[in-house]
Amino acid sequence: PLTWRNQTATPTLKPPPKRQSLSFMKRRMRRLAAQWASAARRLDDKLRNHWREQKRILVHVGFLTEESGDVFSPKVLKGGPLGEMVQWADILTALHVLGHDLKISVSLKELFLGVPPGRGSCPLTGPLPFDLIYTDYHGLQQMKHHMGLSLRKHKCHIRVIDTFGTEPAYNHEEYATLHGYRTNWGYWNLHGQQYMTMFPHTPDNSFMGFVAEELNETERLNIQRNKVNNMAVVYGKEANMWKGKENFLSILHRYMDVHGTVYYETQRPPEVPAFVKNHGLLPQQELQQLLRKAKLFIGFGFPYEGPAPLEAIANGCIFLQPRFSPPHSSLNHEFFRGKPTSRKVSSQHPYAEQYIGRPHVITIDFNNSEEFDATVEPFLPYEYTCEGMLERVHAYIQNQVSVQTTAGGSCVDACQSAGLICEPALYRFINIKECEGVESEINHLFPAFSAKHAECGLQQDPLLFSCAGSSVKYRRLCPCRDYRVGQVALCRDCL
Ligand code: U2F
Repeated sequence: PLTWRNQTATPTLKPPPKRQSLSFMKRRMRRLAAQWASAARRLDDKLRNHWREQKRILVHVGFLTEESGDVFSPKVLKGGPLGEMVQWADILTALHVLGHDLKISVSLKELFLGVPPGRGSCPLTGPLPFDLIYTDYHGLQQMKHHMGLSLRKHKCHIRVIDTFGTEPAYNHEEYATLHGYRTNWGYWNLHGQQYMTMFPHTPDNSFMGFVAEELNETERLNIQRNKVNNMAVVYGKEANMWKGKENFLSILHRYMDVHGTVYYETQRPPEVPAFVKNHGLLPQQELQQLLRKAKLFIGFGFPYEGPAPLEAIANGCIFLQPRFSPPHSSLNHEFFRGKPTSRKVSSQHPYAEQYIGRPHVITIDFNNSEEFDATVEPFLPYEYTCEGMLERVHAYIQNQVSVQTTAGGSCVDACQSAGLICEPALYRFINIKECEGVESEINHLFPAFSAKHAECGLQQDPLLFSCAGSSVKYRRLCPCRDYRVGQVALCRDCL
């Protein structure tokens, strides 16, 4: 068992029986092992002359602990969310492949076993035996509970894996409380880039991601040869994701054979029409095989931002998904309510919409469909390959490190329309140099010019530097940088 005090203790990765979430992750790691190994060899060639430091890293996966209910395990074989498990499996693999000294914890008891009796509940009294701690919001809460105030000392070592991200306005405790941004999750006063997301949402946070399978040349050719033109797979492992889609499905069925992978116990769920060929929930590998034959992968609006569309596109499918108008957000949709972000989600999978797009991704208003007929090549953005993820995680670990918007625009949009990406780390430069301010304020939209008086306001609190957010009252000042196509987390010349 891992102890905080004794650095030589052996790590534990033995799942107690029936922890389906851990078994799922283990199967994924085994299946992708060869792909990771060959990516590691390529990265090793690239980094030949670079000095790298081996870090002592603790990975504490809070949501998988029994103490927080391990709510996912019972759902793994029933169509529940697997996206988070996909990501954690890939993070663990990337850190291991990069050669770091890794301790893994999925149980609070194990984590805090080193507490000597009578010494209270904080074993972390001496120097921290880790350079970095990867955890999630559940884990953060658990550590706070067990470590009390001493957590504050170690805060800068923490990285929070946070699927949908945490914007600075929600992270800053005092600001959030004063200005109505307080949610169940936010206000930890971390630096925005300590939160690591599943997709590159706003550069205020770091983009961690995950990987999808890559194809070799033979597989590519085979896929193209074996594509079945009239075969569509519907995206949705749970029956309720199919609710209300009967009309759409019956029209689709006139042109295509419709397949599904919906979990069921004994009978076909009523939401899934009889003409649908339902395979039941498939193991990941079998889903890949199905996607290799299919021409279309169709989203019905939920789940948001999962890995499956990337897998479908990587296997040569066209991903057809609904546009959301108005966009979904924590202000108008139950799923996002209470999440520490105000991001407006414009479709089921905004990354697929904005970073991949046609011909691989077609985002439409389902009530007003248009014709499309295209043959597409399998496609996987570099940032979702093993090599891309290794390169990115490596760069984060080793070197952790303007434009003006129109009134009402955010810096994410302003940089994007200049072909660049907003980089919050550069705010400290423009907050002083380019913006000779007459006033400074605690406001997550600053530095900015007031649209009315053209007066410049500086940001008083660096924790609030934010690429997200907009107001018609301000023309914001934004730091932008270039990025690599297919690996947006990195600038063109940085590695
Ligand atoms: C997302 O979670 P989900 O698990 O709902 O995301 P999906 O895209 O549906 O799929 C996750 C994985 O499930 C696998 C598939 C994907 O890698 O290969 N799978 C499978 O093994 N067998 C099947 O029959 C079908 C799929 C997202 F990732 C989470 O962060 C969100 O919390 C959630 C809700 O928006 O959506």
